[in-house]
Amino acid sequence: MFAFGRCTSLDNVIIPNKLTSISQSMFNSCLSLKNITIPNSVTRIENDAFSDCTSLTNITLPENLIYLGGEVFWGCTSLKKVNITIEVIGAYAFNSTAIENINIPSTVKEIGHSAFAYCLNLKNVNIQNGVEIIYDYAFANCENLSSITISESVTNIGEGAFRACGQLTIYGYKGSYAETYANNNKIPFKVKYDFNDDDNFGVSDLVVMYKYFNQRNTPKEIIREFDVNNDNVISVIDISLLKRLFLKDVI
Ligand SMILES: [Ca+2]
Ligand SMILES: [Ca+2]
Repeated sequence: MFAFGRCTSLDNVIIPNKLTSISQSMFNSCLSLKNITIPNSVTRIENDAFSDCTSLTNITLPENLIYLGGEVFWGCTSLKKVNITIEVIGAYAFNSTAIENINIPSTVKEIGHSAFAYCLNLKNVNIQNGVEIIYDYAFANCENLSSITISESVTNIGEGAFRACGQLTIYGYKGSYAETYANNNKIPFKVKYDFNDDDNFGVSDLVVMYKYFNQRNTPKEIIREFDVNNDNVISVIDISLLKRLFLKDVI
């Protein structure tokens, strides 16, 4: 079995593609480790596997990953980008990393305790339909977090999940659990896709959206607001997705 823990000069690692799990603390405190390629044979990454790898900037998690333990990337203060492919994001998994934007895909069911707390560069989070639980302090002390979209599938948000997130607005759906949570915790709440600010989502919002359809040089903030499928373009796909959402609400 490998053991690189506290190996301070290791900078690039390619893991052989027969390995099925990365064991506990395997690369903990490898201070020079910048890049790592994890093969698709890996299905488990155990607790603490990469914690305090302060030079690690980018990691691609394998598609077949089924388990990402607690504290796996805790304290990876250079880690800016990660793709998430698992059902449960372990406690403290990405705590104190440099992640700026994160999209939590519909495959994820749970976001663990303090999973993204103290991510000081984190600005935008999109939680897709599928996620059910956001545990205590999951995004606590993300001081620059300005927007989080919470889908209707989320029915439980723990204590202090957004503690000390002074810039935060929660975007969600009218009547959703997220709206109640925001109100109870005095966090600003905005109805998602309410482009004309009438506190409702309806046909009049689609009219506003048409203005940005296939435009060049659209500012990033506008794209973020109107880009329903997160492909960085406002196109006919986004409009048809919103139409579907609108029809669902009418019926
Ligand atoms: Ca509206
Ligand atoms: Ca789009």
